[in-house]
Formats: sequence, C-alpha cells, structure tokens
Amino acid sequence: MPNFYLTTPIYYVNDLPHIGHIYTTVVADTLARYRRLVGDEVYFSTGTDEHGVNILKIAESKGVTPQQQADRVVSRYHDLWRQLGISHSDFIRTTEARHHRAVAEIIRRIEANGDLYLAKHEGWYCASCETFYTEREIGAARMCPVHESPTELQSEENVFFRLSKYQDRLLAWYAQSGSVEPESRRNEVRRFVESGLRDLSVSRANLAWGVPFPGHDGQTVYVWLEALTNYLSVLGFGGDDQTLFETFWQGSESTRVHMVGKDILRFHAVYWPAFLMAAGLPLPTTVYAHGWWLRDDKKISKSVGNAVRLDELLTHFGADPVRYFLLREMAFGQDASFSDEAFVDRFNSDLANDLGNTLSRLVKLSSKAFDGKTPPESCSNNSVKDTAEPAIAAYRDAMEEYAFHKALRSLWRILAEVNQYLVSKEPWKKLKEDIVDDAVSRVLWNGLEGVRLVATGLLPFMPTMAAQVLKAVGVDSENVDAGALAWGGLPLSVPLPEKRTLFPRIDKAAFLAGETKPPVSQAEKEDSNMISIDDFFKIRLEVANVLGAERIPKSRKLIKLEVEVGEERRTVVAGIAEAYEAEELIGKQVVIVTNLEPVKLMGVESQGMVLAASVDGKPVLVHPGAEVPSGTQVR
Ligand code: ME8
Repeated sequence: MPNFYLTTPIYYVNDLPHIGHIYTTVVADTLARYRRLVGDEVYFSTGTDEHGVNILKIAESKGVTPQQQADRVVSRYHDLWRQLGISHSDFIRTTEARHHRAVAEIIRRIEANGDLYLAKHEGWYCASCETFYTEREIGAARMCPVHESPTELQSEENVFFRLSKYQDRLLAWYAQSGSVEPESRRNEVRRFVESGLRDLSVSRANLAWGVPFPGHDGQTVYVWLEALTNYLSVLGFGGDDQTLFETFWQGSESTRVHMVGKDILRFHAVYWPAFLMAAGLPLPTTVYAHGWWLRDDKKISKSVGNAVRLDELLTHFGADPVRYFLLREMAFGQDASFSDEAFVDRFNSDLANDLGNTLSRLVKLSSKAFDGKTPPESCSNNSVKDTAEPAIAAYRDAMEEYAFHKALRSLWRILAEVNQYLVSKEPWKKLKEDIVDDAVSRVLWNGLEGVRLVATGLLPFMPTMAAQVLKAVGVDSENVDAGALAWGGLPLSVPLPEKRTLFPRIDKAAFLAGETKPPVSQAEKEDSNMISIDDFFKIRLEVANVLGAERIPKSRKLIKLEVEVGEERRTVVAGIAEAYEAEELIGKQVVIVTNLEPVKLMGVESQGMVLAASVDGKPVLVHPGAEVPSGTQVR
C-alpha cells in the first residue's frame, strides 16, 4: 500500500487561530481523507510553533510565561480541530522533548557534512518573520517586505549554514515538475535562487526562548531551522523508534507533501530542501503553496478588525458547510475573498438547492413508489451514467492535482445531469397514476445512484454531511472505499431512513442584516454534539464558598472540599490535588455542578463537581471574576 505523508505548517502560538490556519488544515484534511479513501496508508501531521521572540513578547505583555501562552493557544487549536473534524494522526508541539531530539540530530548531520561555520553577522531583521533581509529586499524605507513594518539592524556572532553550496542542486530539483507547486510558485523560487544564495545564519545569540544550539553555549537554533524540523520530529526522527520515519520519510514508497501558504514558500522550498540535502535525507515530494484568503477583498488581520467571525459560522452552520465553502470558493493556488454574502449564496445554491433538493426529491419519490425503500431495478445504460463516469474520472484527476475546486465542480456536473434527467423522464407523472413499473424503478435508481456517487466524492470534503447524504440513500458510509467511486453501488430495495432536511436554506437578507440566527440542520446538530439551550439549562451551575479542604489519604489526585452553596452545606470531591494545596483553597469561590447524581470516591460521597479548565490534563479552577453571593447561578 502506498504511504502518504502530509503536513500543515505548524502555527504560531502568539495569536488565536483564524480562517487562514483553518483553511490550510481543512485542505490537508480533505487530501488526507481522500488518500485514505483511495487506499493509501496516510500519516497526517499538524501542530504548533512555540519558540521565538514574538511568543516571548506576547507572553510578557500578558504577564504569563511563554509556555502558559502556548498552552492556552494550543488548547484552542485542539478544540477547533475537533470541531472541524480534522483527522490528523499526530499534533507536534515544538516545546516537546521529541522535537528537541530531532533538531539536535539534524544539526549533528549537517555539521558532520561540513556545512556549519561560525561568523559575525549583521543584517536587517524582521522579528515577525524571524528573518534577515537584504538591503534590496527592504528598500530605502527599510520595511519588511511581508509585514510592511520597520526592520532592525542587528549584529552578532552566529552559526552559519552553507546555503550557497546548494544552489545548483536546488535548481536541479525545481527542474522536476511537482517539486514545488503550483508552477507559478516554482518559477518564483527558481528566480530567487538563480539570483544568488548567500549563506544563512542558523543560530541566534541571547534568545532565551528557543532550542539551545548543540555545542554553542548562549546560542539558540534559528527558529526556521528548528520549526521546519518538526516534519521529522513527529515521525520520531532522532528518537528510539524510527518506524514512522522510515515508513513515511525514508521509504522509497512514500510520498511526502507539505501544504503551506504562499507566505512561507521560501522557507519550505529553499531552506528546507537545502537542510535536508546537507543532512543526507530525502527531499519532500511536493511543497504546495496555496493562495491567500482576503476578507471582503482586504488582507485578513486582527488589527483591521476584518477577520472572519468563524465561531459564529461554525456554531450556526456546523463545520461541513464552512469546509465546503473554503474548498469550493478558492481556486486552489490563487487568492480568494471571504464574504458573508458569498458564503450564503454558495450554501443556498450548491448545498440547499443542488444537493439538498435533488436528494429529498429522489428519496421522496422512491419512498412513495417502493414502500420506503430504494428501487428494486438498477440500470447500466443511461445519460446519468454517461455523465457520471467521466465526471468521476475528472474528480479523481483533480484530486491528484490538488485542484479541489475542480473536483467539486465535477461532482456538481453529476447533480446537474440528475436534475435534467428527472425533468426529462418525469417519473412523478406515472406515480401520480399509481403506476410503478420497471421504468420508474430504473429512473429513480439512476438518480439516486448519481447522488450516491456525489456523496462518496464529497466524503473527504464534508465528512459528516456526506455520510448523512449516503445514509439518506440507503448506504452505510462506514464501509466505503475506492470501489465506491464507480457506477453501480446503490443497493436495491434497502430501507430509506425517514426524510429530513439536511441543508435548510438560509434567509440571506435576514442573515446579512444580522437579524436571524441561521438554522443548523438536524443532522448537523446530532453529529456535532451541539445541544439546545434547554439542554444546557438542565445543568445547574452555582457559585460555592470553600469552607474547608483536605487531601484524601492515599489518593494522589483527590481533595475533599466542604462548601457552602447558598444556605446549604455540601461535600464535594475534586481531582485537583496535583495542582493545588488543600489550604490554599479555603476561602476561595468556585463553580460547582449542583445537580449531578452523588458518587462515592475513595469512600467519600461527592455531592457535586467543581469546574476546572483542563490544560494538558492539569486542572485550573474556575472562579467568578468578582466576589458574588454563594449560591449565585452560573449560566
Ligand atoms: O508561519 N490565507 O505560522 P503562522 C490563507 N510558524 N492561509 C493563511 C492565511 C490567509 N489569510 N493566514 C495564515 C508560521 N494562513 C510558521 C510556520 S512551518 C515549519 C512554520 C496559513 O501561524 C497559511 O498556511 O503565521 C500560512 O502559511 C500559515 O497559516 C502561517 O501560519
């Protein structure tokens, strides 16, 4: 079985994730799911880039340690990836020991190859990029070409990497199509390398928050050399178990794809392959640099306040319509603009109308004709098949070329044909007269089979909703494999589940005016663990005063609390002893769930549960922002 290794960039933890981070990760997830569907062994990694001066600065400004800052942002990433259905195999953090080991190993190899030396270094530095620029790149105004912010002249003794030595080998690599994609980006890096490569400083003096440079006290590893190595750390490079590394990086059977935004193309398409060459390691098969999301045609940035309100979209519509929109709207490789209007238009026309209506029409007709079942007769010679077969082939080609928007367009050609076919065959006419013959069976089977193929192709894009569509036409998505991407898979005479609307239309005017909350379909509700407000109010949360606290003997984790909730006294057992001393809790206010069934823990009955945030498994208690009467309800 071919091995497919796929990575996203590791994201900085100086800010919360936004649409751009989501985009790359959703793209990679779609590709990972597609490769699994067609039978590859896939390893898909993502993670966070936690070192560097920017993280130090932001942590200082917030009065927390860089590690605390990183932990906070990382937990948000974990939540978001869960919410978006990201199916990564692992999540690498650059503060992990396994990453430090891999960085030490790659440096050892580069050094053994004679490619490192010490030299004095002076240059124009952009702290946001963590990189030095030449006079030519920053122009007379000395502005960072990426951030358009001032650069600083810096001078220090550093370890240098002989990047210039790799110029010819890099150019030979770009001569292979597929090495850097799309082609326009490959030409861009080729021109950059042809213009001449200077050696690269790969250490920094006096930067406390980084990986110490082996053999050079007081120096840390340049963040990009460090960060890029994550792609090997996650596979166990430099560690005891090399199985993943051998399977997914070294192995001749492996395909290695880095999915990145165009902003970090140079690091991935010039520095990274040069580091790998120096370390004697295989290069990536493909570095794919996609385009940029703009918000209403402006660059996305928090400061301009034009970042997309993702939480809102995800809560209202669920993950899958957002995933669909991102992949359909951007011609992969180019820039695209995110607007609420475009989102609503795509939802209504593509999902509610083309997919949702076609599906419900067919399910309704088939249920009526065949007593709640799929038709009993199939058909192998018809215009839906004639359209679907080449469309599925085009879909597969597009997926191989990372042309996700084209792949979706091909699927929609099938839906268009199904609709035309139904209009021309008019099966409802016979049904009105209660005529249910083989011809009706074949027409409806063809239509449903078209929808089944579309839903199968959609599984990588909208995993939850595509599975719902399959279920609606009588197919269990659990057992779907590459064979399902061929004509003929719709089972005969199997029960159709009860009809429900999977993609309810959005009232565009009301949504844009912010007046109504767009509906979340029943299926999304069931599959995304969302609860109604009534469900939420079933949980009684109240503020409690801690009157007494003591550790439970022989337990590592448990503390027994005596609390006052309004007039009432209760005993509550909390698993917080690894993070708190009993004494420090007395006099504090906490929030507890007061209508949980009591349980006995280490022989003590607990009459409630204390709320705590869980940071990598370590509890951090939740307190009200100001002192309030005990028994106050939290909602
Ligand atoms: O650069 N449109 O991290 P980062 C599309 N830590 N994609 C966007 C985007 C936008 N408007 N904004 C961000 C770093 N992205 C380094 C990477 S890798 C070894 C180290 C996506 O948090 C896109 O993938 O700034 C871009 O490359 C990445 O987020 C940058 O994330």
